[in-house]
Amino acid sequence: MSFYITTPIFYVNAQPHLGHAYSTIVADTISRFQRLSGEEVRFQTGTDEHGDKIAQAAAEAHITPREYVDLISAMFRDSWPPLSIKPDNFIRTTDPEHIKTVQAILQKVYDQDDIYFSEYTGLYCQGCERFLTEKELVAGNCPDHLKPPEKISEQNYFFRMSKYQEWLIDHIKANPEFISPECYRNEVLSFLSEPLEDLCISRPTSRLTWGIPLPFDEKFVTYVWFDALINYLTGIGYPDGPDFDRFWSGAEHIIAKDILKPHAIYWPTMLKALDLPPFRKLHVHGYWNINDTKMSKSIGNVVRPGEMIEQYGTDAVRYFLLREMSFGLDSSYSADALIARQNSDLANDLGNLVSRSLTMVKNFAGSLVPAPAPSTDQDKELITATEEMITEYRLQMASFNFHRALQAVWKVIGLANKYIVTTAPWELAKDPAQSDRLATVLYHLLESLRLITLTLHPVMPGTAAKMSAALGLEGTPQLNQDGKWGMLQPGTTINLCPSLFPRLDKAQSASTGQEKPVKDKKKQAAAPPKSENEEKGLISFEQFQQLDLRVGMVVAAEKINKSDRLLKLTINAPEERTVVAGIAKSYSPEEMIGKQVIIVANLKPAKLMGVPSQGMVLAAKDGNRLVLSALADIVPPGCKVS
Ligand code: ME8
Repeated sequence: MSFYITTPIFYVNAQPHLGHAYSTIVADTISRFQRLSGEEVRFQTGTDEHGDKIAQAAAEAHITPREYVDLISAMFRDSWPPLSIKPDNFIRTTDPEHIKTVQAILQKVYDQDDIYFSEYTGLYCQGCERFLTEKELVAGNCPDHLKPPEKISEQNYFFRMSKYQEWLIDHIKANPEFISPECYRNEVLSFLSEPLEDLCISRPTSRLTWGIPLPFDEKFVTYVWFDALINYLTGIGYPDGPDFDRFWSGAEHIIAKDILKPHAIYWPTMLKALDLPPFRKLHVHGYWNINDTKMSKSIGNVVRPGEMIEQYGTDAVRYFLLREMSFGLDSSYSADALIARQNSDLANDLGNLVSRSLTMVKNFAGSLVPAPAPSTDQDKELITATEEMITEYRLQMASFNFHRALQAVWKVIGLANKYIVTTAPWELAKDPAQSDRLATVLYHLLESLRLITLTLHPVMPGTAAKMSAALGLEGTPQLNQDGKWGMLQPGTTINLCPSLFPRLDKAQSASTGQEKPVKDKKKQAAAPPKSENEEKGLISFEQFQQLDLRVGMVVAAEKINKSDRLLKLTINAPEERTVVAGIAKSYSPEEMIGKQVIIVANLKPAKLMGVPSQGMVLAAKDGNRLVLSALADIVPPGCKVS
């Protein structure tokens, strides 16, 4: 089956922001997912370069429209590769091929009498570049641009859209998946329950020259939607390019709800007039908001993709956007929410699973995938969960429910992390009689990691590539072939993977929220001679309060050269610090990663074997054995222990 996925072509009256990046990341993810599923895919994005708004923006920038569109279109094109977005085609409505096809289509529709000349008076919104109906206004304003539309009266050309209203209603009713999610399908059907007006498709050149001239009347240019929507055809070579036949039947469009009406009503009726089958599906997503207001160039509350990549990295941005938004609903963007996801889902859950598993295979299996013995019930639980993950992932990705697909993957990441704790490979490694069991456990871990990696290719291509390289996987992955348990070959060489995601400091308030003990020097100087309590070794409450005890999460651990007693721990509490702990005889580095510990956070820094240490880890001493202090439940790193 062929698959043709498109984003809207974006207006070049401002630079790309997170909203544009989201639609384009979704299209890229779906195109990678379909390729992973063995489909033939074409992915198109581009820029919409004609119309009032663009002509105005060029005038404000004191350059010609042509210079202006070249500049901004290039900014859109250049924004995508750093986000690992790889379109097959970037279309511009100023491309000569596009202009030629738009004119040929206009002529055809005019010749068959589906375009006529008439006078029209209506409420025109500059922002939407279309006439609005009274019903669409909210308190007299355009709901998207929060401004009253202008009353305009002029002679223009009209497309007989109303002629195709009944056909469109029947088509939407007969094809439940034509517009999704369902709420948008219902919105369109409700709109269509009222008589549809014909569509104004021209502007007089006295008012606008920056557009495609009507082939049958040079005093007019094409109104932007009749020009813009046709990009979906011209981009695949309509009418007689070889790709057109191949891909049009698989056309699926991604848009946000702001341009639902042009895509769900104008576009299918235009296609019908052209005697072409409608596109296959329209996928409609909600808005990225900032403090409950739509992120938009006109409001100016935008986040730039380039800045996000610089701060968080490509894959963390892609993951956050896909995991945080339920496709179809609005979502709020905040740096805190992104940092929280990066720290918990990416650095802690995924990062720890990868680094623990690979380190154990290096230390306990000579960096080779071990051959497993028959699976136990505990192993089978992991196998079943991983197989279920693949089924759920396929279903949810195909339905654009990216957050659900990722939830399914993270469920298995959590299970695999637990599997490490319950099987305790570092204990098995101490007992030669357990070597088969150790091999089996490591194999199950690596195999679930391989299947997790497979699911991550469409979402985080860079991370998936690093994980594949670490697991010694070669060639182009395929869901059908590779999505089964047991494909990892024993004997394959495993490599360590560089740390996938750094931990980030959340808002300053989180790390400075702890009250620091106040040292009152005067009081100390005036301290009375030792009291009876002090003589007995008792301390006062104030003295106890001077101890800053905190919960920390071990995020990295390694042995210190030439010491059989010391481990160098990196602890998130919640800012990162290094603590050197004398626990190497009781705990291996692998087993420490992901552990919650209690630390003394306000010890003077010291150096042990040349390694600076900022704090101490609490542990009980049972003869030669050290047992780490623990809490009865998981709490966020940085919690004060009192
Ligand atoms: O409408 N949240 O172009 P446009 C989510 N040229 N997505 C957002 C968003 C937000 N806050 N802001 C923008 C046009 N988008 C026409 C389209 S298509 C034939 C012509 C994304 O530059 C989303 O995809 O105003 C939305 O539909 C699109 O940008 C609007 O882009």
